Amino acid sequence: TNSPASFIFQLVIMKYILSSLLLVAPVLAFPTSSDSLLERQATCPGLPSGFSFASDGKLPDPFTTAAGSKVTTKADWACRKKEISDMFQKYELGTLPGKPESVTGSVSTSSISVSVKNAGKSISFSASVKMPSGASGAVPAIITIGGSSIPIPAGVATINFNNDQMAAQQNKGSHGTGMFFDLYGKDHNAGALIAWAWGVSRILDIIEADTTNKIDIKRIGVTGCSRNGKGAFIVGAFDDRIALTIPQESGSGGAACWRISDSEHNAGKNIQTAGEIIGENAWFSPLFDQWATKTSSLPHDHHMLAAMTVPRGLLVIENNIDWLGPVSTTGCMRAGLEIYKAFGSDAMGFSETPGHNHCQFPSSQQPELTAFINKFLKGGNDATSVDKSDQNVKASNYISWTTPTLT
Ligand code: MCU
Repeated sequence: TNSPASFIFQLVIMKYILSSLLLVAPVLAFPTSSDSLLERQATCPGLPSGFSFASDGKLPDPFTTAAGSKVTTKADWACRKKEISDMFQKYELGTLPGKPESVTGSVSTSSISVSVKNAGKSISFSASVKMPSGASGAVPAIITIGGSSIPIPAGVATINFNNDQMAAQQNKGSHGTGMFFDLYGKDHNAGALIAWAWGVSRILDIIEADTTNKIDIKRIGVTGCSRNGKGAFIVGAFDDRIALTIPQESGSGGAACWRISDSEHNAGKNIQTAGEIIGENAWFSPLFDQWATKTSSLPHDHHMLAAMTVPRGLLVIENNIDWLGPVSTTGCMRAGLEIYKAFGSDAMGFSETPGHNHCQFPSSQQPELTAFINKFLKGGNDATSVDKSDQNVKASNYISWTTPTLT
């Protein structure tokens, strides 16, 4: 029952049974964070040309640079992060264009409009906004990638990003269709996920520049489920203005690691692999095709998405469904938790629970969702160290590096 078709069916059902939970909480001032990271990254060289990687069935070491030196300080992290960003783009996602020549638009209480001009081409799009009742002053917001399958609490605005319009996800042939490709050309190597990240970053550009004080740029989360959960993860990974990333049931291509999914598949599980995913849809770059059947040759894997989000808020929500790969998501995200541990940060949580249909958020995951939203969007002090799974999997099964304490 875990065929792609049944997933889509479940998604359709799920859309009709979304409930919203109303929590009454005051909007508090939120501590500002990390912006200088992006600026520092700009001066980092990134992946050296001629870089190559010796095949390794274990998850690559986030703490050893392309030049082979160990990362020992948080200050070193910005440049290692740039290398990891380059790896994701070069081998898997395609190229994320920088900020375009012109981005203009406005924020109203019902929508955010965005117009982009670049190299003689232009696109315009908008995202609908649902403000929380009784909003006064700039409120926190959650950007939903193709709708939300988590309850958005009181006090938090919802911004709906129409990801399919930015880059289509009908099938593999969708590559090149959507506004992103209208702007950058249909032969651009971006997969849909990174094209969506680009689009969300333009919405953030408008919120950041807006002077009407409706949405607080320092308190923005992103979520999405399943294929759109893969998108939410990439959006959060590639824009440091996202304070809280909540990928839900993203499975392979999201919270799962390519290598672990392959080993599970080889052990007979009905799990999605890279080899399958590249034929199914246009989520990834055509650049990924050549690596999808030899994932051990990739210099990165998806535990390194945590290397992109650290030390920002990250709550990875998963389900025990074979196709998503519960062993893979658990092992992969436990490796990701090591990266937060190196920072001495509890801003990442992993929660995998059985016994519910795909994208139907169970009450058993509500406590962690509430804690993360309180802490990262509402200025609360909730404890966020969560590591919950029904799978008996340790990160050490899949890694051969040790976790440093970054100074
Ligand atoms: C878990 O996300 C995807 C999965 O990668 C696909 O193989 C399947 O077709 O659809 C899932 C999904 O988006 O379900 C709604």
